[in-house]
Amino acid sequence: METTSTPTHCPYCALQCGMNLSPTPEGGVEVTERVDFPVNRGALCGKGRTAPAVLSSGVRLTSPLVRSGGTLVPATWDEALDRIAGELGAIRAVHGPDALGVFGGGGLTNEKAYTLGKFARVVLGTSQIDYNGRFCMSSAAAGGIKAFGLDRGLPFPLEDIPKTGCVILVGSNLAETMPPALRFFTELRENGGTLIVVDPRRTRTAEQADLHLMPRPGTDLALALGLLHLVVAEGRVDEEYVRERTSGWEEARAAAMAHWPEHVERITGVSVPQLREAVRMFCEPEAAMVLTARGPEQQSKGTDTVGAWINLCLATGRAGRPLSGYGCLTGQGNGQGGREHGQKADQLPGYRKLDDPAARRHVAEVWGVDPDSLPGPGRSAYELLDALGTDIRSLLLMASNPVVSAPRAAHIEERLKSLDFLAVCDVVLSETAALADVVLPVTQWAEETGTMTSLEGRVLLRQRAITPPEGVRSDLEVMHELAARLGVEKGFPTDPEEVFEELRRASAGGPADYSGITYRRLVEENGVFWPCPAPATPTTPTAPTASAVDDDGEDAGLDVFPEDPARDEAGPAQPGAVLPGTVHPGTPRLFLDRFATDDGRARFVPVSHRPAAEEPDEEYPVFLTTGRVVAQYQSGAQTRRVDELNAAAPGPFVELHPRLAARLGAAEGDPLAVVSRRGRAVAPARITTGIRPDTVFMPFHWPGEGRANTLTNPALDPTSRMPEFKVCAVRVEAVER
Ligand SMILES: Nc1nc2c(c(=O)[nH]1)N[C@H]1C(S)=C(S)[C@@H](COP(=O)(O)OP(=O)(O)OC[C@H]3O[C@@H](n4cnc5c(=O)[nH]c(N)nc54)[C@H](O)[C@@H]3O)O[C@H]1N2
Ligand SMILES: Nc1nc2c(c(=O)[nH]1)N[C@H]1C(S)=C(S)[C@@H](COP(=O)(O)OP(=O)(O)OC[C@H]3O[C@@H](n4cnc5c(=O)[nH]c(N)nc54)[C@H](O)[C@@H]3O)O[C@H]1N2
Ligand code: SF4
Ligand SMILES: [Mo]
Repeated sequence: METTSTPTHCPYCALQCGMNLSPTPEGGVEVTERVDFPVNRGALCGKGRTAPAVLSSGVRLTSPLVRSGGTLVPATWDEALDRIAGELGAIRAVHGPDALGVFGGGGLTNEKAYTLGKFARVVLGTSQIDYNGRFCMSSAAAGGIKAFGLDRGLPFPLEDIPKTGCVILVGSNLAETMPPALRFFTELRENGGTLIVVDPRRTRTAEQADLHLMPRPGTDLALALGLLHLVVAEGRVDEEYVRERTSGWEEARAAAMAHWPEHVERITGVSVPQLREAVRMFCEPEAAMVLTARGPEQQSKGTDTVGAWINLCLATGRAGRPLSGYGCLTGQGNGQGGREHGQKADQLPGYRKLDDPAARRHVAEVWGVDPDSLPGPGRSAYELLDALGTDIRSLLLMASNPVVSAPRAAHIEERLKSLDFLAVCDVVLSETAALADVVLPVTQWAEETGTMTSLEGRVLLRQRAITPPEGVRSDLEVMHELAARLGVEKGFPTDPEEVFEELRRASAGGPADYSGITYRRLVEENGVFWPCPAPATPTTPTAPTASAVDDDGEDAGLDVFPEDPARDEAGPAQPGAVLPGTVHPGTPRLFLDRFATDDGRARFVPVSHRPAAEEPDEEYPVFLTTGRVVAQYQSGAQTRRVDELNAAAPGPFVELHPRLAARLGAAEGDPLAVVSRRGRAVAPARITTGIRPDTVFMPFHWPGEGRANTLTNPALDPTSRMPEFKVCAVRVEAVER
């Protein structure tokens, strides 16, 4: 057992709060305060504080399980791995490689996500890989790439927030989803800045706002267009900025002008005076920001909605300038890094495109394979899950629990059951693992080392603090063993640092360039913001320019490691490359000189409002929206195993307005049935004036009768393939006790 305290990061959300882990005499581990990490300065939410509970052996898996005679029984690692390799090999022999599906997660370290993408393409030869990030921030990613040529959730560090003049926070309940981050917004207001929150519910976050806009679910696109209309009408466009730094304004302007404020008021339910007030608050200060989260993004028009909010920033000159910009608050622990290194259906490491011949050549060379052997792009997450049991005959799943978290979950559960073979790697027996033919118990955050990339784009080292229990192995070991059994002996190391060294080379020159980052730098510098090219690495013409100084104006990080091995990776020196003999400091702030587009200009997108895929009607007259509570995480697979968290959030509920409750004759705590075209869920009423009377809200953390995703609509955004978790039409009924 290691004895000293280890500085590391939380297993859960994208804030990746710093914490110290100290072993306890009983063989466990205790979380202690780590004040040197600037994002949380020691503060943690209840989930992070209680995370060690999931490490204990009564809670987590410690033996592989193999299905035999209908039940899962303990097996040896060899039996379990042989079974998986045998089944996958047999299915591939009969149905071809694309019959093998792979599903990953945004909670996986960069090393694991990278290896999973490589495993799918090199070992299995399948194109059918995607991951749960598609359910999370893919619309913001698509919107960011369209407008800026690059997707990094936040183009600036969180510490910039208190110094700006106004923040519009669209569909984020960060007081519950990232509690330590609330501090940045409190400080903003203490400094005289203002906070506008856009949410159909008066959340704990909205309670902090100077202005709370409460639109109908699914109408953020119209809202943003209405604000832009007023910006134009009131003469608040930054003409010089638009001319110098953007393209496409005329079309975007025309689209916005078609959205009259009165019309927008009718669509959104937000009054014209409130729209005007928001424009005034956003435009008057020197600098301002728009931050979106899942509210506006998890819609079948999420990409266009993000585009409309970006247009608002561009028209007012609030992007690519100090203390201004558009950002997306990414959700999962490695939601950012997980979308950069190849577990996504259309992607290769370094945020490269799988259908780009140059990217294929570069990555194939790092992998030592023929570029033509790499499959093409596959299906998106929901489409992949929906195809299980049809042309996809088996699934290897790592770090997701779709039985609880996928839209139209009852259908997805059926698809999972219809597979010929399901293998799941998890730390606990999740609802999805319980359906598997083989379950592999893997090591967790505190037991293994790996890098995570936080919502700021800051690459961090999460360090091993304790020895894992007997019987578990890491995801990297699993892939190494399976590769060997499927005939690929080399290229799947089990040491995370060795994987990272390969990832650096694979990402070199790509948009998300990690080639200048080393484990050592991550420890000594408390993380490094990408892009961080290695010295003399050729950069692509569209790579963003770094602001080479950090916020203190110092050449932070320059020349800190004269013996850094990255320097030996000499390639031809190119304009924009890091000078030999120096170390790139990383890029906390993007776009200050130019955007990452070919011409360096940000692109307006001409977007128009359209309704949600399903709007209330006579049969289903109420909006359902879904989301989170502070004490549970995601599908709850981990947090529902922690007593303290269950005491705080014991189960699902239906949040509704007293007027709707009165119509139903329902009192607080009465069971309510919520019925959509997909199914029926039952949960107790929670009555509050803090929600629109036409809307009910359910958290999605629980399986069973109260599962919110039994109801949700899998309508997909045409660009990002993001499902519409945030809007569908339901009927609410009182249930006889
Ligand atoms: N406690 C906790 N924290 C978490 C997580 C967790 O599960 N639990 N998950 C992590 C992950 S992966 C993510 S993605 C983040 C998510 O973080 P958030 O995006 O903050 O979380 P949500 O609760 O999904 O949605 C935010 C808000 O959107 C509102 N909303 C619903 N419909 C609409 C709409 O149509 N328009 C607008 N503008 N708002 C709408 C909801 O009322 C809700 O308050 O949280 C991360 N942190
Ligand atoms: N209705 C509704 N549904 C939603 C959302 C919503 O707002 N509303 N939000 C969506 C969003 S934003 C997200 S991100 C998804 C998330 O939903 P899921 O994809 O289900 O995510 P988790 O519940 O975090 O599942 C992670 C699983 O991986 C396991 N695990 C943790 N670490 C590791 C590891 O290192 N290796 C392996 N192999 N396993 C590990 C955990 O124990 C857990 O079982 O839910 C989506 N679903
Ligand atoms: S806010 Fe997120 S990263 Fe911080 S302690 Fe809570 S779950 Fe962990
Ligand atoms: Mo997420």
